[in-house]
Amino acid sequence: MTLFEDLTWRGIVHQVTHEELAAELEKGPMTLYCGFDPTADSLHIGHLLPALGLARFQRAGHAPIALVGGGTGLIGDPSGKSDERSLLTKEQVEANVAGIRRQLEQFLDFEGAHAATLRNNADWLCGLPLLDFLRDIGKHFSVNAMLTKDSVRQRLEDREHGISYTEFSYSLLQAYDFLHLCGQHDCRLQIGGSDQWGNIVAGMDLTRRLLRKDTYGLTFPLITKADGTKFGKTESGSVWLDPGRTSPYRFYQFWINQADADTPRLIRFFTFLDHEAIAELDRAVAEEPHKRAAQRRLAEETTRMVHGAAALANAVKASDALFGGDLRGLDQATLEDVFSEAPSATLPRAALGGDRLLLDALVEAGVFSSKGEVRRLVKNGGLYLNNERIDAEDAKLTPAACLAGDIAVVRTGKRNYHLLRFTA
Ligand code: 383
Repeated sequence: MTLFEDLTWRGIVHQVTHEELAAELEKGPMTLYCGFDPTADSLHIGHLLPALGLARFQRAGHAPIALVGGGTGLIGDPSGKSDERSLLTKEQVEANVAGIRRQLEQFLDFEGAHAATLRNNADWLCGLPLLDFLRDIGKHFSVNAMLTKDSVRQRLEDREHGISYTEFSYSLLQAYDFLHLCGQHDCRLQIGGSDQWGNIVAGMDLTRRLLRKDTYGLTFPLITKADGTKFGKTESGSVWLDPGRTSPYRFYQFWINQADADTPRLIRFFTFLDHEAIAELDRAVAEEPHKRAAQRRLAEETTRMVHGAAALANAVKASDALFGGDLRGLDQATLEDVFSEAPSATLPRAALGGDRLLLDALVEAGVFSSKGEVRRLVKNGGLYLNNERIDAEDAKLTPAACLAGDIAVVRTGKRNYHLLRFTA
């Protein structure tokens, strides 16, 4: 199966500029690129499909360029945005470039025959002389045609959210990038989300006019969900690739919670699993959805890819903890993360040790309102400390109850959690 057939099978191809691209890709290695603007210091899940897209081309023997928009990030792409954005400072953009550069690196291979490269368009855009740019590049753009492009038209119709000259010029800069990369590195294909179609075509046009070279464009679909809500958002906002913004545990949870109706498509988009393995997971979704084998595999593959094997192991452990699993190996940050929605109570550390009864401590901390209630729970086998069942009414509260960060986890029934924090 060819690369293009695989991409099509996965549903990753939204539009191509030329049908011949499929055949062209089989003739030999092609250099291609995708751009990422440094609007934040981290990529988010919406960037994952194009970032993995570059990796898919590389695995098939092509040479990808990951472009970081250190120049275009100073301007701001109006594509798909209903509001004018506030400008980032140069320092912010530089810091953001450093962050996303590191993330892009982990998806690509920078060695070997089809080594990937990372480029920053600040290197060629920041020094462009304005008058030369307007004469040599601007002359090839018809304002009339630009006004009909989706990204601009929407903002013209809506007077409240107009568009500045700054953002209006954005597409010329992206077009110039394609020209530059085609001229310098024989880059012949640009990929991106469907929001990038206009910018991609603008670059192809410019390249044809000025270099007389034919180039290609390919876009990915917008990811939609069966229930109509936006993909990639949770109640707490975007799902980021930076573990400091979205912990590996939350990242893992995001994938494992996907609906059955969406999972087969997401597996095609976000994993490198082969068709046979995917067919097997499709069957699992259809025949035994309650086992969530496909969601689990999706979560494993994506978490390992973005955060590594150790973080994945921790995320799986943390997820199991919510279902009664072992809590001892979890670090404090993970415990806080997993039980962030559980109410918590504090006790002085002095309450640990001595002859303190667990039952008394729980009532004192306000976890339960009466000792009778605790006794009843113990009798029915429904009280757990750190996911271990408490069998005796006279169980003591000892320092061994402390998990990482001087926390203990009280559970009643299957999934009712309460945190006990011991403070000095
Ligand atoms: C800049 C200079 C270029 C080529 C592309 C760019 C960035 C582009 C853009 N892309 C989005 C971004 O940076 O704004 N103008 O957040 C997103 N991309 C990719 C993909 C996507 C797009 O980085 O659809 C989602 O991730 O194209 O919204 O020479």
